Amino acid sequence: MALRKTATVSSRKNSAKSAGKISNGGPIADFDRDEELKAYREMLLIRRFEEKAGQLYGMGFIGGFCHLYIGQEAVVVGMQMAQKEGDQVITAYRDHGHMLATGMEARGVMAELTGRRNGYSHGKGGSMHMFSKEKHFYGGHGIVGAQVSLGTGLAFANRYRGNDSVSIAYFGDGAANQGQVYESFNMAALWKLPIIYIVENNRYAMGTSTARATAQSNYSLRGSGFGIPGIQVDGMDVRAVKAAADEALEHCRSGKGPIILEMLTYRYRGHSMSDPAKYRTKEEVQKMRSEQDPIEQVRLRVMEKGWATEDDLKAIDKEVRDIVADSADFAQSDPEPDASELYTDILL
Ligand SMILES: Cc1ncc(C[n+]2csc(CCOP(=O)(O)OP(=O)(O)O)c2C)c(N)n1
Ligand SMILES: [Mg+2]
Repeated sequence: MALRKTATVSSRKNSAKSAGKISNGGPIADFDRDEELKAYREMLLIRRFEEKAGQLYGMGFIGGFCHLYIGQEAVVVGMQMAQKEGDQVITAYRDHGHMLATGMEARGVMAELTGRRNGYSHGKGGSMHMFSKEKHFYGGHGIVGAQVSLGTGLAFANRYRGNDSVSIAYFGDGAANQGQVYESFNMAALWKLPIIYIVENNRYAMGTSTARATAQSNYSLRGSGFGIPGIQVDGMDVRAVKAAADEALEHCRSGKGPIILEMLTYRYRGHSMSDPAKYRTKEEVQKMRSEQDPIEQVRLRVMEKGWATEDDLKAIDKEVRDIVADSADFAQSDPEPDASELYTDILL
């Protein structure tokens, strides 16, 4: 597909404030059958994994914080489909989807959630603190906005080393109001660092809507004071995410410096596992689920095009369910870390 060049800040007609349709007429990647089915599988894996994590939490197997990514799957999957080996990912605490998208093992992620020995942080980090150098995943951060500065540091390292890797730093609409985000923007623009700043605008920061907390709710414009271009993207359509990702990665790799992608998305579940949900109506959630669900969109498309039958999709569903069930069994049977582990993996 032809890609639109982004020399200046661009924004689309859609406003993050609108409760209506997210689709904003931006470019859409032309997926073939394999890409559609890959996107379907990856998004479904995240969805089913998160549902299982929610269940295990309810049964008392997971303690501490746990923030589910259900509804936002198209964002990480579309990005990952455009990335190449070596590109780094860093995000906040709503991070299980990002981990699975980078190829981290479901077993290791689930076992970390249950605090077990073979979890990615040996059971000592939990939901918000997992890393995989092998998969170029740099966490998992609980301090709102902190990963933006760290991600900028990763981009600085890429520039310093002269490689062509791109750092991809995800953060929320709430985090976008943190001061260190703008200190990072300044340095990234000044040094033309290869970084994509992804604002996952899911309309709420805990219980506060963007309309209540944000003076400029078009987050793609947030870099304009630094000359950083930005694009608003339909974050519920994995093809729109992939198209924007291709454009942003090309921008970074060709030495033009940072770029912002505002992903218009929606979280179906509560902020964390305890959320009275008084800040939005059930109807609002239901409307988004029934009209714009990212997985359902792909399912309908492949069926309509005759690219997959019900049975083909059922086979993918089964494969995904098996992976998730296996990860849950593993996460309940793997032993807890030994007490001596309290003294390992720490800086003294
Ligand atoms: C520095 C800091 N301030 C406040 C908090 C408490 N807190 C945790 S999540 C959150 C909301 C962030 O919302 P957003 O960035 O939109 O991300 P989302 O949860 O929607 O993914 C807040 C205020 C924190 N963890 N760190
Ligand atoms: Mg948010």
